[in-house]
Amino acid sequence: MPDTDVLMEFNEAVPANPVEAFLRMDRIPHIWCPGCGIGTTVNCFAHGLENSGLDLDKVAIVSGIGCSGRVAGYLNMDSFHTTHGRAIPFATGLKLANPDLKVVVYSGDGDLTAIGGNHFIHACRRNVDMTVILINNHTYGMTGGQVAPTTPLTATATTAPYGNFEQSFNLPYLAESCGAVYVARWTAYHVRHVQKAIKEALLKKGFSFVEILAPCPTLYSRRNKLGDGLDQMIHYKEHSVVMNGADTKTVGLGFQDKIVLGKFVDIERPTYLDAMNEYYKHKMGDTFETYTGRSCACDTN
Ligand SMILES: Cc1ncc(C[n+]2csc(CCOP(=O)(O)OP(=O)(O)O)c2C)c(N)n1
Ligand code: SF4
Ligand SMILES: [Mg+2]
Repeated sequence: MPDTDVLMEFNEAVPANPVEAFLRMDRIPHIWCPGCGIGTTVNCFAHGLENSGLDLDKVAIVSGIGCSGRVAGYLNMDSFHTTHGRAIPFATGLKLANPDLKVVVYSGDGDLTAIGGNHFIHACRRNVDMTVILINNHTYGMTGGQVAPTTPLTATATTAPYGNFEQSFNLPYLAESCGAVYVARWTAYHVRHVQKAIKEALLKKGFSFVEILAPCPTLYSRRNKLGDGLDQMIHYKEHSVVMNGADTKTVGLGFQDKIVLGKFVDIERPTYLDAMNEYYKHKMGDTFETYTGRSCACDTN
């Protein structure tokens, strides 16, 4: 029989994990497979958020549907698990109704750039003030490993058994050319860089975008005979080149090819709300009341 006093003493000696404060611990264990990279990114997010110094009561997390889309449900703050592809319009509404919020979209490559692709490009174009964290595992993980707009040429998928022949998205280039003001790419191996990029993105005014490459060992790696999650991390370590400021046109991803990482874009331009207020003020003069957030009868009570 174990000595419970000794065990209790041992448990008390284990320091609390600092990330626990950011998680809904009652939801743990999580759904992610062993070796999946999504959990690692959540750890980085918690550290990035802590280092940003933002008031957690003023941060809202929005996810779509997918394995990555489960993140919102595990974070211990105002979080919303929305419908597939609709995280960005939901987040836009949240931000416009309450501009004081820091709104974060945390979702997958399929969710944000396939069914949600149209919303992605327009939020970049409008420079809606939000941070988008996109987990790129090159596939639709949750639904069984179908080909995605991010599946590299020649990689196989359940719906592309002979390999993918469609050109994939270069997401940093897409985000920059549509108007994002902060664009970075890292991998789940580069945890310190991810933390720093998340902190910077959270503190940036305007549409900030962080792409994080993460292993999906269960579907993408297994089908492509790439080994387990650790093997994919080794690939990230050995094939990544950090090139801050690289021309995003040149950072497209090939199958198990060189990976260009870094902060590619960090510029200033008016956000959607700033542009709207400035334009209407110019057009209407003093008759226009600057919009600073939703007002309703309950606000005055
Ligand atoms: C309208 C609608 N279409 C399709 C689906 C099925 N579906 C759920 S998750 C998903 C793909 C998710 O892929 P991704 O965003 O890359 O997330 P991952 O699971 O890879 O993290 C799809 C197609 C759905 N839930 N709703
Ligand atoms: S299916 Fe892939 S993306 Fe989904 S939890 Fe498993 S390893 Fe992660
Ligand atoms: Mg995916």
